[in-house]
Amino acid sequence: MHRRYFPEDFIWGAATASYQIEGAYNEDGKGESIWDRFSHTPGKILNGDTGDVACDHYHRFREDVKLMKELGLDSYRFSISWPRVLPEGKGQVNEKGLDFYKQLVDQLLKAGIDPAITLYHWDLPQALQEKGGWANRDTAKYFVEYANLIFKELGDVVPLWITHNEPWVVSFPGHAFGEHAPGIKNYQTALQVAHNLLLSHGMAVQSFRQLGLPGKIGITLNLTPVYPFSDNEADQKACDLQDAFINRWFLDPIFEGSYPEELHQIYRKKVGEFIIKNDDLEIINQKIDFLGINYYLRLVVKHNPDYNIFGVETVKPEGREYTEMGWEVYPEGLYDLLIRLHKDYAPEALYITENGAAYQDQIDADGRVHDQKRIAYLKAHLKNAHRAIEAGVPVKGYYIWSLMDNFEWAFGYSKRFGLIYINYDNQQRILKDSAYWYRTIIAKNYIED
Ligand code: GBH
Repeated sequence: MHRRYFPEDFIWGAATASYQIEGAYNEDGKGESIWDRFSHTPGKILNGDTGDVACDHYHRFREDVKLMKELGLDSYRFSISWPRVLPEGKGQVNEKGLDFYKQLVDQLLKAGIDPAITLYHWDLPQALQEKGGWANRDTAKYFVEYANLIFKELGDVVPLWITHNEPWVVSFPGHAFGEHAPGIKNYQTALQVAHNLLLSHGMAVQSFRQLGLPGKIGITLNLTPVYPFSDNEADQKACDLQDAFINRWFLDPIFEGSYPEELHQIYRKKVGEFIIKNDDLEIINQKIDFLGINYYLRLVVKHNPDYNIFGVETVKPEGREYTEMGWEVYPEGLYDLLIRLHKDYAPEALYITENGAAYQDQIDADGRVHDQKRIAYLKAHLKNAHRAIEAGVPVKGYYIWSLMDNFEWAFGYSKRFGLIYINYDNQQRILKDSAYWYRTIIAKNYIED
C-alpha cells in the first residue's frame, strides 16, 4: 500500500447549488427564477419534478451545516440565488433573502468551515429573462450590481469567490439545445450568451479588485478532455474542434483575451456573428486568482460530416464503465486535463470545484447506503489529482459534487450524486458509506493505493 499524502493546506470540500437544494421557491419575498419557470413548464423535466421543495435546505441549513461539520469539511461551496436577494434582478433588495445567506455563512464560520460562494449557478431572475436574459448585454451590468451587493455584505469573511459556474452549460444546453432554462434553441443566441457571461465575469472581477477584498476570485468551467477515436487526420481534427467548442472557447478569452480563431471562422460562416465591443476581450482577460474545474468524464470523438455543425460525433468506447448519467468513468482524464491546463494556461491555482458520480443508491436492510462504486470513483479521481500535484500542478483543493442528493436539472430527482442520501418523502438525511469514507480521508489527509 502506497500512501499519497496531500499538501498540508489542501482544501477538502463538497459543493451544491441554490436551485438544486434550497426549495422555498416562493417564500420570504423570493422572486421567480428561470429555473422555476422552466421546471413549471410541462414536459421540460423528467417526471415533472421541480425545485419547489428540493432538499428543503432553506429551512434545514442548520442541520446541514452540522452534517458538514461531522464530515470534517474544510470548505463548503454553495451558490446564491440571485432572485432570492434581488427579486426583480436589480433594484429593491429582499432583506430576508439576503439574511438567509448571512446566517448560512455565519453557521459555517462557527463550524470552522470556509464558505466558497458561486455567484451564478444558473438561476437567473425571470424578470431579467423578460428583458432578454443573458443575450442582453445589460444583464452583465446587472450581474455586477448584484455581485457588488454580495461582495459588500459578505466580502470580509468569505475567502473564495466563483463568478460563474460552467458558462458552457448556460450557453449551449440553455440557449442552443433547449435542454436547460430558459429553453431556447438558437445557436447564435447561445454565442452571444457565452460572450456576455464571460464579459460579466471580467467585470465582476474588476469590481472585486476595486473593493480590495481579502478573498480570492475565479471562475468555474466544465472542462472535458477530448480524445480522438483514431489517429487518422479527420478524427484528430474533429477532436481539436470539439476541444475548441467545449474548453478553449472559454479558456482562451479568460487567459489570453482571444477566441479560438478556427472555430470563430466556422461560427461566422455557419451561425452568424455575435457582438463583441471594443475592449470586451481585455475585460474578460482579467487576472484571476484561481481556475475552478468541474470534471466528470472525457469525450472520445470522430469525424462525421452529417453529425453537427462541426462534423463531430461523440462515441462511447466499449468495455468501459459508465455512471448512471451514461458518463464514462475515466479518472486518468483528470490528470491529463490538469497537466494540460498547467502547461497551456498556467493558472496561479486550481481547484477541482466539482467531481463526483451518480449511481443507483438504495437504503439497505441495515438502514445504510453502501455506495461502493461512488467510493471507487472518488478515490480513483483523487489519485489522479494527486499525480498531478506530484507533477507540479498547483491543485489547492477538491470539492465533491455533491454534498447531498439534489435536483439534477432536466433529470429531476432521478439521479443521485450526494455523499448524503435524501429521502424526499420525509427529508431525512442519511450519510452514505462514501460520506464516512470521505470523513476518514479528510482526517488522514492521504489516500492509499
Ligand atoms: C455540473 O454540470 C453542474 O455544475 C451541477 O449543477 C450538476 O448537478 C452536476 O454537474 C452533475 O450533472 O453533454 O454528453 O457532451 C455538469 C455538466 C456534463 C457538461 C457533461 C458537459 C459533457 C458531456 N457537464 N457534459 S455531454
